[in-house]
Amino acid sequence: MALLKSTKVFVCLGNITPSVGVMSARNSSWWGGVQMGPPDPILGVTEAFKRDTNPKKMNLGVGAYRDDQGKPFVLSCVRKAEALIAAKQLDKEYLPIGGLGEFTKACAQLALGADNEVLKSGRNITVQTISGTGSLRIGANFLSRFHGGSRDVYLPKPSWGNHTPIFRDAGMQLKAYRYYDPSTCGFDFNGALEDISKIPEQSVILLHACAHNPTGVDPRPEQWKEISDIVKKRNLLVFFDMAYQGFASGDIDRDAWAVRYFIEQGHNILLSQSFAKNMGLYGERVGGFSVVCKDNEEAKRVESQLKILIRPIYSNPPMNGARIATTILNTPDLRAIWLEEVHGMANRIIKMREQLAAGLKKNGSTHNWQHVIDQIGMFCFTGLKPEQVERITKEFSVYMTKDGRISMAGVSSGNVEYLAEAIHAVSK
Ligand code: IK2
Repeated sequence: MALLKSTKVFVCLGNITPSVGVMSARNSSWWGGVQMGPPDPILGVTEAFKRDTNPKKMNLGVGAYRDDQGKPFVLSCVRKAEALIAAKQLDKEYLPIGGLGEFTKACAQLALGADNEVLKSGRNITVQTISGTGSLRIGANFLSRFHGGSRDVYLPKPSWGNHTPIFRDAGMQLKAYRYYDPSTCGFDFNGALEDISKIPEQSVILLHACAHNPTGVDPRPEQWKEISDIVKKRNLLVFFDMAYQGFASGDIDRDAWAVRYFIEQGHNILLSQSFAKNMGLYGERVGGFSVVCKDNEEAKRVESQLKILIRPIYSNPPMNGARIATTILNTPDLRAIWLEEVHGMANRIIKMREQLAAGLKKNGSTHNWQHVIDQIGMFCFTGLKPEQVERITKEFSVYMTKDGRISMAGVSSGNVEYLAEAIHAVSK
């Protein structure tokens, strides 16, 4: 009603000679009721870092890999794949709604293993998505529209900060299960089992496939087995988020173990994949969303609805990242280089973990920092309290998220000692 009224006034004034009335219409606002929102909890850290002039400043907020010189790292397999693609002089036509066929095939094979029975019987549908975030959102929208069972999605506590708005904005209800034990800086296995055993049947449970963000704490295989049993008993729908395949251990098959085990046990899972971290294709926005179905006929029906969901959002996905990832996955030489490079990135992070723990000891810290070494993947959940995080940022220009998470990928042999000194200073 208010909108109609304003439009009418504008049209009317547009027909007369400019006057004070026109000025006030120009100065009036459609968005007076829009309040200033808070900065993003993760990307906002980078904005604050950029404003800092301290030459020793460190950005350990966002999870983006840096080399040992602290520089963004483009994998050599990516450069080689780009050269091969450029030489082919390919066209720039639209991709199909579900993305590049060769890519979705290779993407599903990477996650499930090329020999997986699911792929052989064609009972999966995999679509190309706008990286991991887009995949999770398409999944959330799909659940919201088609999962008759329940609106409830159970996230580990804590989980990646963006999980909540992704599912909430898609109309799902957010719930949590215990995951992290601050007293051990490790996995709260008993707490998780107890909470999962009480989740109402048919709810959705989100599991981080490997390299849990933000805690860096993953269940061990025997713990995954018990989780699988209990999830099955409760008849829960599993949504795996695999944003770090290869980044946790350096081995793509080892990191996909939980996903493959759950499928083997008969869980018809949803799966989100991202190539941001493991191929360093952050800005290319390439990922995949899969639904494992009962059979091929069900997969076809699900596919038709995923297309109907995607079409009015972004019509079809971008092609460049998908071409790069496909070329790497399907060209044996490039794939071999990639596997080595993933291993190299994971190993550099593991080395930094060891050096940070040793540096803290050298500085005289009496705390137990074993969790810095034991946690897995890109992040370390240091255990620093919000007031310590505030101090380390203010006094040392070390930037991290308020929960005390640091991206180990931003630590290098050139700044690890400074970081150890800073952490010790605020935690002693
Ligand atoms: N899922 C998880 C668990 C992630 O960690 C990410 C990437 N997060 O990286 C930013 C940060 O936490 O600093 C994603 C999904 C999705 O990433 P993308 O959309 O970049 O593929």
